[in-house]
Amino acid sequence: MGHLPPAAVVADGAAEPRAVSHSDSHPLWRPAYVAIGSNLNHPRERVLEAFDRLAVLPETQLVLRSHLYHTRPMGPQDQPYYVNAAAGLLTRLSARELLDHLLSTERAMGRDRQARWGPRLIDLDLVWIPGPVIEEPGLTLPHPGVSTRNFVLYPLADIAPTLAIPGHGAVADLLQSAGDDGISFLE
Ligand code: A4P
Ligand code: MG
Repeated sequence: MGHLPPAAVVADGAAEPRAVSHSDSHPLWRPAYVAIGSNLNHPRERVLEAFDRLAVLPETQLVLRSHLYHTRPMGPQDQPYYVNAAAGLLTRLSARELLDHLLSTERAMGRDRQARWGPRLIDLDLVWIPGPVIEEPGLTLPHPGVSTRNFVLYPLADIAPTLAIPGHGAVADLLQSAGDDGISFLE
């Protein structure tokens, strides 16, 4: 039998091993999926601006951008078509913290909340963060509209087709059922 080397060799003069400083106080990076929509004030530019703003949120990285889609309004039809997209983030924020940043980004971009499903300069919905289902005042995860809205599912399928959304299913399967009515590829 040959001679086995020692399990670890410490080079002459190497510093004593010391405790690695893990950032134990910081939570793990987790993926987060955000749906973006706009139908006022140059919607394509507003969606691109939203991506830029997501890219500079604290404790968060913008990892994936979907294509942009031109979509017929859900809700009142006397409003312009929307541009919709989706962003894939990695974040160390909690779901609540991230949602608060999304809502303040909407405000910073000049969104003024009006009619339900009415026209909007920017809408940033937190679609899903893999982890627990959340049902709290002001925060529902997954976002309840995700499984039926093709303007959410098309962009989401660009960046996360195999993502499984609890209570709904895999994005690519949901997309099949939702169909392509009223949606066209923009860029
Ligand atoms: N809220 C709770 N959970 C969440 C979450 N996961 N993500 C609360 C985001 N917000 C969440 O949001 C109202 C409140 O929901 C927030 O204050 C937050 O605390 P909102 O976006 O202002 O809601 P809304 O517009 O008044 O009503 P709703 O039903 O949420 O509208 P949606 O679902 O945002 O839909 N047509 C096309 N083609 N494309 C669109 O993007 N969007 C809408 C709005 C209508 N029609 C559309 C589109
Ligand atoms: Mg919203």
